[in-house]
Amino acid sequence: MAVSRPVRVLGLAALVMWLFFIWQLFKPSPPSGILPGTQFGPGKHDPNLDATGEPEGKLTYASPDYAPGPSGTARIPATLLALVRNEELDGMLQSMHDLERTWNHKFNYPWTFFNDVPFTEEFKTKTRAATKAECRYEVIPREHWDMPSWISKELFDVSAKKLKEQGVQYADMLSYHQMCRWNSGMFYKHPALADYQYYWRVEPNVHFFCDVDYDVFRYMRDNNKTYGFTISLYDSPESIPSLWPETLKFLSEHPEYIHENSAMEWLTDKDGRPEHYAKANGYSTCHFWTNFEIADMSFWRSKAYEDYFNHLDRAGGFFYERWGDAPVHSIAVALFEDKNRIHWFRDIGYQHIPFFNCPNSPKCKGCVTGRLTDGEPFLYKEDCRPNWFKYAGMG
Ligand SMILES: Nc1nc2c(ncn2[C@@H]2O[C@H](COP(=O)(O)OP(=O)(O)OP(=O)(O)O)[C@@H](O)[C@H]2O)c(=O)[nH]1
Ligand SMILES: [Mg+2]
Repeated sequence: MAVSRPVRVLGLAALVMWLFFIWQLFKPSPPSGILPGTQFGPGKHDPNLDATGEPEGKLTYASPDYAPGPSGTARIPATLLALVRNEELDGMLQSMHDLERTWNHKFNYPWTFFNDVPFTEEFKTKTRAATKAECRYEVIPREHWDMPSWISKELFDVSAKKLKEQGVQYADMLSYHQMCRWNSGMFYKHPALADYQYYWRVEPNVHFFCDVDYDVFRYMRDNNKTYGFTISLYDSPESIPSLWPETLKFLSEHPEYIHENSAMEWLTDKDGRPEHYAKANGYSTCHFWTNFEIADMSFWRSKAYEDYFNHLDRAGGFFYERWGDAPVHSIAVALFEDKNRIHWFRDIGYQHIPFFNCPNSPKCKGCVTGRLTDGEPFLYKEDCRPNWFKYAGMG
C-alpha cells in the first residue's frame, strides 16, 4: 500500500522524537546530587566530595549545661556576631533560623548585633523571638565608623570614580569602605565584646545546611585554632593594588612578626591566577571569605595585628582603594599565625550568594554536595581552595 509523502515525513519525525525521548531517559548522568568542581582538574580530587564527619580532636557535645541563661555554665566567652542594617531584618532572621536550627539551639551562645545607627524595636523584637539565647544590640561609636581624620574626602571621591570605571564593585559606596575597615580593625575593640574571646560572624541572608553537634567555640579553643573558614576565593585585584606592597613595607619594618610556620607560599602563589598575581603586585589574591568567620579575637588584639592594621589604615587603602576585610584578615592570619591554627570547617554547610560549602554528609540538607556555585560557570575560576590545600594542608 502506498503511503503518501506527508505521512511518511510525519512518521519519521515521530520516530526521531521517540528515540530522543528514550535517549533522554537512559543517557548517562553524573551521580545524583554531585557536581564536580572544575578547579581541581583531571585526576585531582575535591575534598568536599569525600565523606565528611566531625573534625578530629577534642569535641564537646550538647548537655544541660548549655541551657539558656545563667545555668548554661558550659559556654565559653564567645558570641555570634552580626553587623546588620535595620532594613536587613528579614535576611537576618533567615540566617538566624538556619544557624539556630542546625547548631545554636543546642548551645545557646548569645547573639551580638552591631549597627551604625540604633536598632529599631521591630528589629529587636523579631530577632529576640528567633532564639532562646541572649541578644544584645550595640551601636558602633562614631570614632570606629567615620572616615578617619587623615583621609581626604576629595581624594576618596576621585579614587572611587576611577575604581568604579575599573569595575570595582561598591567602590563609590562610602559605607561599604567603612564596613570593610570596621570589620578589619575595629569590631573587636567595641566595649560590648571586651569579655568575649571567640566570635562567629553571621551576615543576613546566608544559609546553613548541616547539623553540627559539637560546640565549635570549644573546638577552636581545645584544639588550638585561631581562625576558621568555609570558602576561599580569589579577590578582585583592582580593589587592592597596593595592599601587598604596603604589607611588604610593613614586613620590612617588622620581620619578627612573620610566623615560622606561616602560609606565605599560599599568599604569594603566582600559578593559580597569574594575572591576579601581577595586578595585585605579588599577592595571589587568595583569601578566606570573611562573611563566614569563626575566630579568636586575641589574634586581632595582638600587637602584631594592631601594628599591621594601623599601618594599613594610615596608608589609606580602605578609602583610596577598596581593601576588603577578607584579604586583610587573610593576609594577617596567614603571615602572623601558624598555618596549622587555620581550620577549614569542611563540615559546616554554608552559602552566601553565589558560593557554597556543601560537604558530603548525611547531616546536610538543602545543598548539592560539592557544588561551589549556582551562579554563572565563570564563577568556578574564583575558587581558591585548591591553593589552600596545596600549600597549607587541611588545617
Ligand atoms: N549597619 C550597617 N551594616 C552594614 C553596612 N554596610 C554593610 N553592612 C553589613 O555588613 C555586612 C557585609 O555587607 P554586604 O553589603 O553584605 O557586603 P558583601 O557581602 O561584600 O556584598 P554582597 O555580596 O552584596 O552581599 C552585611 O552583614 C551588611 O548587613 C552599613 O552601612 N550599616
Ligand atoms: Mg553580604
